Amino acid sequence: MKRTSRKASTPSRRHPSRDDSPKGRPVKAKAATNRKSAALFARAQAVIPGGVNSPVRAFKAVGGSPRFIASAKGATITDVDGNTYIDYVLSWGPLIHGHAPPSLIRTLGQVAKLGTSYGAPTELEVLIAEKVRSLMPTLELVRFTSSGTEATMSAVRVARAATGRDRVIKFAGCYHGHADGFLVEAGSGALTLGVPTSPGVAASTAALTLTATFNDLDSVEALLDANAMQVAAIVVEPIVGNMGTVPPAPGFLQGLRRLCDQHGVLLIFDEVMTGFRVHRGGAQALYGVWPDLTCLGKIIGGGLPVGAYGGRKDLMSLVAPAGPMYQAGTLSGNPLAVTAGLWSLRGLNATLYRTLERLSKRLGDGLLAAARRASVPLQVNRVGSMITPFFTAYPVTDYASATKSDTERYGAFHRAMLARGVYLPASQYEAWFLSAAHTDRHVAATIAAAEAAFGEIA
Ligand code: KE4
Repeated sequence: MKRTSRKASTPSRRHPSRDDSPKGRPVKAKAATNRKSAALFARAQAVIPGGVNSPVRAFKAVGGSPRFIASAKGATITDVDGNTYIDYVLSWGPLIHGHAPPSLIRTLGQVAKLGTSYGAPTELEVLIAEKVRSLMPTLELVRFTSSGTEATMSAVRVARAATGRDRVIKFAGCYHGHADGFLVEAGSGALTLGVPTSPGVAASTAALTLTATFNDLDSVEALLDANAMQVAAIVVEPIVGNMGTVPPAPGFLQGLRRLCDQHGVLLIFDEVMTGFRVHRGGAQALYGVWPDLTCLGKIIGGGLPVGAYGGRKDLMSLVAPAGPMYQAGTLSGNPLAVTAGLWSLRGLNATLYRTLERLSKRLGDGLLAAARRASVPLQVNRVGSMITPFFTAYPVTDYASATKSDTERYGAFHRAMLARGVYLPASQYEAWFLSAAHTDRHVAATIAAAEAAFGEIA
């Protein structure tokens, strides 16, 4: 499959104005109709639990009725009622090149003509595995799955198989997909065994997951000391996206690496969201901290279902059929999904990351300035094109400070922005994303909409 190298969207020549406050009239909320979305939502709830195939899509955390999407192009999506929005969800991260890039669509059409799935190995899988390894050399061997959840659950299985230990340390506020062992929170005491956060998770399974505090190495060391020789791995989002964007404090990731080496514990980076988002080599390249195993997803599927896990050859050689640890998947490495992923990875270049950095910084600065003008307490955390405005007056550095945010106010903001043509994650505890298709014009329009929305919710 040959594809000319993509040019990221050429940033507009207009130098971003120093002050992004909108000139002239505030942006009025459109009296958009959501009649068809509402009707579809009612029908959907009659046949799908909660009317959606993933909970966050139901808008429960922000109020209002979810928009059913009809199409998308570049930086925008259009719902079934014909309302078009600037999109900062981007399918929760995969679409770093924007929606439906023409070259990708053409390529998918060509590949689909040859067949959609074989249940047998293909050259495409070799190409994407070699590409992943060239971008992330710590993945000496890599196995593809169909979701991030499969990737993280399998990486933990590798760690347990390699160490013969059963316990795993995760962090409060980090999300690693919905495998039983991750739907767990700390027990009564910080050093006690995990308890389920969801019905259906066996207490015995939850007990094997210990919960530490992100950006708090002492909490990790205490768990390692209290569970000496029983912890197989520490699993972490190196930059948390799932409590909203929370960067690692200086030295935190390096500290995790040191503690793992001291205690014979494997370090697993869950880079499902950060992989290729914050740097062409992921968060591990950005911070220069090298995990034993890495989990990937989202961008490596280019919008189609792909997950992956990989790492040190001695560990991944345990995975069947090379070794005894079992893991499998009917559609793992699916040719269409891998085509989209390979296309996505091949389009990653320095210009793209420079443009994403510039536009994301402009957006963050503009949101902060607009909130200040409206006297709305706001913190903006950002790493590259992962960004989260928290409705709180205090810095957000971990789960405790993140959950001090005013989620009601975030909900009101979400609704006000939707009414002004901006589509945001339906939860305070998510990251916003930008893509190669976002331009200064989209960012300026978003800041103008935010100026009006802050005025409305102040
Ligand atoms: P999936 O199984 O949803 O492909 O990936 C699970 C996963 C694993 N690790 C991290 C760091 C993740 O962010 C995710 C999934 N992210 C969520 C949103 N933050 C996906 C959206 C959804 O659940 O609908």
